[in-house]
Amino acid sequence: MELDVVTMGEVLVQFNACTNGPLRHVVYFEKHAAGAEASFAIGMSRLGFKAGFITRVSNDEFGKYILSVLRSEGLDVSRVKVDPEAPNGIYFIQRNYPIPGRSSVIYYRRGSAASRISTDDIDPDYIREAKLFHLTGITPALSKSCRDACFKALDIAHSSGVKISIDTNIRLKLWSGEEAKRTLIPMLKKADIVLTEREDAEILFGKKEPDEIAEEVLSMGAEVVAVKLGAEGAAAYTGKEKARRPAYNVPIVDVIGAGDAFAAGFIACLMNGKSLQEALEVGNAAGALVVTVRGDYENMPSWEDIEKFLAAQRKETVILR
Ligand code: KDG
Repeated sequence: MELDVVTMGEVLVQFNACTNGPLRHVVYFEKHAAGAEASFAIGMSRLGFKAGFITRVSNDEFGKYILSVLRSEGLDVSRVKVDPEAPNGIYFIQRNYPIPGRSSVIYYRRGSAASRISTDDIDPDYIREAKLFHLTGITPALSKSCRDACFKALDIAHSSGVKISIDTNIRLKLWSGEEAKRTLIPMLKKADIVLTEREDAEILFGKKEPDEIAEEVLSMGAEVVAVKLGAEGAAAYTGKEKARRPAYNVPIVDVIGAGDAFAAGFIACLMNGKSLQEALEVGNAAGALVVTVRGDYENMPSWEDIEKFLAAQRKETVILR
């Protein structure tokens, strides 16, 4: 099968609180499928790329739900295993508590089906036939067998000339900063495209300034680095070029998933041979669209959505002037 992109990770069932405040007082939750790598894969699929997904899901209603979402978004699920021995990971989103303006996540995922992904799940040909293998710092944090599977997949991609993109996505609820650093630095040395953010870069390199972060990552061998700067937008670098774009101002409903949308928009542009400026513009647009709805992947844009969004932004700028 001809795949453009392959990625691997956990797809969780997300229970997103319908009201703000401590979870003990929340009565209603919305159910969504979520997970950084799945959101990225769906984002790429909506932008016209054929994406394959490697994971394990539970053999129950939650596993069936996740499979149906991945299928309906056009992903290749031939490497999704149904694991009868483990439950699916789930998590809750608590909104505007304890810090107003921020969401927090509460995971129930230890021992989940996806945490049992192992080197047996990595079919070398599946990865060799893709143009890009994408990973985030979440999958290697799930378990030792996941970490081994990540290294196996990266080694196959690296030795067969498949481009590698890594989004550092450090989740300190899953592992310590020290463990993250020990694992991710060797992974980043194999990457062609690296996406990161200030907090992660501080853990990994002790650096917070985008230019310094980029210098560090480029010296490890990457061709392109993007530094996500939240409300300040994003910056991107190659050895020769540097670009920076501000974020778009949109009504925020749910910030979780913005980084994965950025990754899809940014990488889709690079794969289509677009400039760093354009890649940042599209990445920021995708991130902005995703935060306007509840759930991580639902508002992942198509090219048409991006064009409409950017056209509206240009008009607004003209009106404001
Ligand atoms: O990037 C968004 C993810 O953090 C969210 O969907 C949940 O994948 C997830 C995780 O492991 O935190």
